[in-house]
Amino acid sequence: MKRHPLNPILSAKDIPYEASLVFNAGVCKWQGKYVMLFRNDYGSTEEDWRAARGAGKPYPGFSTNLGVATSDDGIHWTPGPKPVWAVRDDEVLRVYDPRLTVVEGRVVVCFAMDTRHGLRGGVATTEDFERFDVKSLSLPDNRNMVVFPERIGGDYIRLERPMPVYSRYGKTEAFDIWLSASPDLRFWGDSRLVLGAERVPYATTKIGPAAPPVRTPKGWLATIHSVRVSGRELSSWEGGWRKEYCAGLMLLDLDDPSKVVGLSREPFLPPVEDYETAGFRGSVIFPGGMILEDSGEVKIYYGAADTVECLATASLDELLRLCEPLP
Ligand code: BMA
Repeated sequence: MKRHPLNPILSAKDIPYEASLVFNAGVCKWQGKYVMLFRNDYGSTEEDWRAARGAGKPYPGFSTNLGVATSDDGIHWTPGPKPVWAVRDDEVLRVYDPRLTVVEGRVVVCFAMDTRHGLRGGVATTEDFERFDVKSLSLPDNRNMVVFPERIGGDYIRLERPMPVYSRYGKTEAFDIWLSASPDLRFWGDSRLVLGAERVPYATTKIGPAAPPVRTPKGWLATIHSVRVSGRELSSWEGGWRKEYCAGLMLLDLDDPSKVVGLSREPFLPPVEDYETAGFRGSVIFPGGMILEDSGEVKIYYGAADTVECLATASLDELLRLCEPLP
């Protein structure tokens, strides 16, 4: 992977409204432009967190909204004048971590939603990035949903990451990648396990989907996020942070995407650069967008250190070569 020399390509200083952490964005190509829907956490700063930590006081916390940015080249981004989506009421605490897929000319937005009764994964559509029509919200706890860019067997298909706890007999955060199908983006079923966390050599706890998959001649190419708990404390604003998030790759069968036909044996994007290892939560790499260009270049957009949004590129052939058959 080549990290883009302009990284981070979007951060709080670029945003014309209150912003502290700009990351975990979804990206798609739509109506002749690149469009990014990003997560913006705001309401406190690094200084506030460090002051609270030094004084042994409770951490200040954030509010969250989603912002939009557009680009002609996928590298230089212009944010819109105001946030486009935020939900907070008696039940819903926030929506965050959006993912974008264009399916049959329509933009499908997947998102996570924190509620007072659990974490839910949502699927919405938008025609203008101003109004979002929510089609479905999962039962808790589930999130990290990404929709495939085509129907398969007549159905919309999504990857997702439920969070079973009670049934995993003491394993902490042993979370896996699943798949569900829907005729209409509203009713989801036919759910199947795709990849158990234990099959990913570089995960010590959970894995999950990252950016929406793209079609390649060899299969659906999909990024995953994988978590390993570090033996040492990692840099963070809050202290005590130990989870290293890396990006891996998997290749899924074109006709039956619940079948994994390839997996990268190592993370293809581990946290290395300063903007990846230091921030609100250091050593976190979380891809949310992948664009396959006609030239064969793949652009991968990722949140770094839960603080900024970055871009890395590679050729499709190189990425496919990394996906080796599972043992
Ligand atoms: C996950 C989510 C992501 C975040 C990651 C690392 O649980 O909250 O939004 O990037 O943790 O903090």
